[in-house]
Amino acid sequence: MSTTWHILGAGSLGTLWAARLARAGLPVRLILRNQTRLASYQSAGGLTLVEHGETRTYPVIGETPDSQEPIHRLLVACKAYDAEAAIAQLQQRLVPNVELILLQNGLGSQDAVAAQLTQARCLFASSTEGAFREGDWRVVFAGHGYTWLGDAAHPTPPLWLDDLHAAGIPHAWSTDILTRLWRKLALNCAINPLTVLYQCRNGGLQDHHCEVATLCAELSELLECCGQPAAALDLQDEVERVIHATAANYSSMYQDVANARRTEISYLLGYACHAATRHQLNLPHLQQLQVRLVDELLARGLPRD
Ligand code: NAD
Ligand code: KPL
Repeated sequence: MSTTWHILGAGSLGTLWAARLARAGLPVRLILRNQTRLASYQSAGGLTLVEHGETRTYPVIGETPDSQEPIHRLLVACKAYDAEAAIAQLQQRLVPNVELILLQNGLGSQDAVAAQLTQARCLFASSTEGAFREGDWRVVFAGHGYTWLGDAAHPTPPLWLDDLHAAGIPHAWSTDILTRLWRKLALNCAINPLTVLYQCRNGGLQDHHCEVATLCAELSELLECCGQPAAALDLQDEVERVIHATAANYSSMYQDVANARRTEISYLLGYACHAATRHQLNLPHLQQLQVRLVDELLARGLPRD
């Protein structure tokens, strides 16, 4: 009998994972915030995933955090700023050797969770898949991609990667997951804040080549200093490639701001600037970028963190 996948957060990525695991016949439980959300979910009849223009509803069983069933495997699909509190409310249900898969972008939330659960195995993930919510309980699978999973403390892959294979979730085990997360963080720091400040698609940054290059130089210095030289390798080349390849897209931070949603700034640019301060590194352009971004968020009535 397979271990149940408990999924915390029925947003874009949580739905994408829940629907694919469920359609492979694997046991899945969706943890919703409270009874009101559970009632709304149940009246919708399940999670709806739109893929290649085709719409299918998956009647995944929902529950609230105070359900009694012990949790052996938890996929954490909340935003970085919600992860710690969302997991804390499940503390009584987590078995001592529980496995958590943390899907959060950026850095900082994973360490906060791991420090909170010293007996748990915490796996970190970095994903290039893209999905967005079209409405309550309805998600569009917008960008096919890949998910790298790894455990900074133990290099051995878990046996349940077979479940992901069965569910058709493209993935690979990574023995350098922190390097991947740092690299993604650097890409996001070089691109996302500028798209908010210039109110442009990723491709619009081709007009700000010098500013992007200066940020890449400072980010590379930071990565080296933080013991991540591999994440610094040819950073500017990759940033330029991504800007070109995703020219028509709006960055995730641009979309958050455009939809008046809280951003994950504290786990991206905020984390980078904090690491620079810890290492007594002077990175004036990166620090100035943070000031400009915070000003922009505050001017729009959005949280600064
Ligand atoms: P989302 O906002 O669509 O979904 C998060 C869900 O978590 C929401 O439904 C929210 O209600 C729920 N949640 C928050 N606190 C909760 C709690 N205490 N109990 C129960 N549910 C709770 O977010 P998302 O886009 O799926 O992103 C999740 C993470 O994955 C982020 O860190 C994001 O940066 C990362 N990511 C997203 C994508 C994407 O395409 N959406 C791609 C790569 C990485
Ligand atoms: O990951 C991204 C995002 O929008 O969050 C890209 C496309 C790489 C831009 O930083």
